[in-house]
Parts: sequence; structure tokens; C-alpha cells
Amino acid sequence: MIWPGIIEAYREFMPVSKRTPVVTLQEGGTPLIPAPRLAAEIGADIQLYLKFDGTNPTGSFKDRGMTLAISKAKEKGAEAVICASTGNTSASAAAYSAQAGLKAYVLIPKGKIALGKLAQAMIHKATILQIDGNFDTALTLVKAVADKYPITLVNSINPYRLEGQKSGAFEVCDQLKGSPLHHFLPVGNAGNITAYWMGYKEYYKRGIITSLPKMLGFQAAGAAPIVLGRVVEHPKTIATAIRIGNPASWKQAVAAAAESKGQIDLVTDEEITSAYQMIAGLEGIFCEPASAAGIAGVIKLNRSGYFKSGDSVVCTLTGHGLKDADFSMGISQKPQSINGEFEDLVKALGF
Ligand code: AN7
Repeated sequence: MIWPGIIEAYREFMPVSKRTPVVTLQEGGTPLIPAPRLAAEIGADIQLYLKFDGTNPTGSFKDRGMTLAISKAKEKGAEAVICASTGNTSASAAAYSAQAGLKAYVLIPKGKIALGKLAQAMIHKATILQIDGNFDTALTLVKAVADKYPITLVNSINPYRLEGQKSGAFEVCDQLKGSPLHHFLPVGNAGNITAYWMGYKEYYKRGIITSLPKMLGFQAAGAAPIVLGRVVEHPKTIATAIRIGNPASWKQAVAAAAESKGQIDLVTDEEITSAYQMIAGLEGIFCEPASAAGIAGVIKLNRSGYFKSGDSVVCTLTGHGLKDADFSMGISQKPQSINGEFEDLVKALGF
């Protein structure tokens, strides 16, 4: 079967009708990869799986929500969409708008989004406006504009975004043939943890799964408003995707953690970087720094004796590492230069 994208794959769970023009890049259907080497390295006796959403068409989980948000925008006759973004939402909005024939406007914090994401928004011909402010300011601005003018907001406060993103939970359950015990993921604007929890609850209600996972969300220590219980005016972290101080889905994320008996916690930039290197070095998966916050969370909770032997643990890796190659290059071993001679090569190889 050719994977049709999340709207067709889960049509009965999606708010669409026959009249909805489906705008899709065949997003979703992403791999759930066992990570036994990583689990062994951290000394965790768990069944660990990585839901690698970096394999989506624009390289992040945002495509799951964007296919629906853009399809619904087109259905109601919108001509333009707008979003604020730390990068991935703008890349996804730009790509899906290109296919839909809509104008896309994106507001980003100047100098604070990864190069690959900016490149994506640019090549898909979005109009890019950068501000001397952070994501939170950008989101406030685009909300105000969309309230007043005929332009559709495609940030995750647009309910169709979360309706699409809940497909991540459906896929995990379909792949595992049941629910995992624990679901880890990074938290920025807090939409994805909210969406996963919606998805798990829908499958549970339908009797497709018979238990629910604990939802475990991780913020970066310098951008951890939910953990601290207050807005962070100047969020700071190397994980630029989650450099957010006032998440839109704050309350829903707290509810997801509480209802599922999970938690929202924080990890430091050092812990994120170390997890990021371990995922790449031990499992062959290149995710972006923000995505590694979930695994940094697995490592942190494992250290405190959180897991029972054999627990099933899923961690969503939200975005692809190639989006932020600058960051990976900065912490990786540099290429060696050798003369183009056989002897030099032999020497360099240690023979
Ligand atoms: C790779 O693109 O907010 O908690 O504007 O790009 O649902 O916000 C991105 C967020 C995690 C956090 N991992 O998810 C944006 C944006 C990656 C991300 C998150 C983001 P939410």
C-alpha cells in the first residue's frame, strides 16, 4: 500500500468531509525504531522506541498538523495563512501553502532559527518577516493580525493543527499493537503533548487500546515556564525550536500530564546535547537538538529509578538533525585533511 498521508490514513478520526480538498505531502507513516543500544548505554532495562518524525516531508512533526490546517484553510476559501515560528512551523506552513496555492507569511525571531528551517521557508516562497523579539512576541502579533484581518492563523492554537498531530499517537499504537506505558517528548509551545494525549484518549475511547500511557514532557531549563509555573520573559536554550517562554497550550499540557499521571520536567542544554550525540552515535538517528530533550528526560528519570524492568517507552524525535547542521558541526570531530597519496591514507587509517 502507498501511504496516503494522515488525513486519508485516519479519515474517520479527522474533521474532514468529502468536500475538503486534501492538501498532502504524504506526511506521517513515520518509523518507530527500537533503540536497544541507547537503552543499554544508559543502563535502562526498558523497551525503548524512537518515533522518528524527522522523516516527515519537511523534516518535522509539524507536517501532521499542517496538512489538516492548510486543507481546512483552503476549504473555507482562504487566500493567505500566517504563523509565528521557531522554524519548523514556518517550514511546514510554507511547503503546504505552496502546494495549496496559498500565500504564506511567517514571523520569526531574528537570528534564532536554524539555517535549514529558514532555507525551507525561503525556497517555498513564504514571505518571511523577522523581528527583534522572541517567539512569544511573534505569536502575540500574528494572533492579533489574524483576529482583525482575513488571514488564517496556522499556529497550534488553530484546532486543526492538533487534530492532525494526534495521528502520531495513533501510529504509535498501530505500530506497537497497543499503548506504550510511557510517552516522552519535548515541550515548547506545548501543542504536541496536548495532541498526543488527545490521540491516545480517542483510541482508548474506541477500544483500540486498553490502557493509556503516562505523558512525559521536557522543557529546556532556560525555557521552562510550565515547570517554573511562570512566564519566562527571555527564554534561552541551544534547542532553538523550544525557545518559548509562554506556551499557547500551557493549560492543556499540564492537564495531559496530570490526567495521565505523567509529568512535565526540565533538562539542561548539556543534557540535551549529550542525549543528541548518543542518539546519533548509538542508533544512527540524526535528530535536531530540541528533539533530544525527550531522550534527555528518559535518561534523567532512569537515573532516579523511575522505570520498572521491561517498561515500554516511546520517545518522539520531533525534527531532523539536518535542519541545524551548524549545531552538530560545532560539537563534532572535524574532518582530517590528508594528501591524496596512498601512503597518507594508510597512515590515517592506522594500518
Ligand atoms: C523540533 O516551529 O514551536 O510543544 O514554531 O520544532 O508542540 O511546540 C516548534 C516546536 C519540539 C515543540 N521539537 O513542540 C515552531 C515550534 C521541535 C519543534 C517542538 C518544536 P510544541
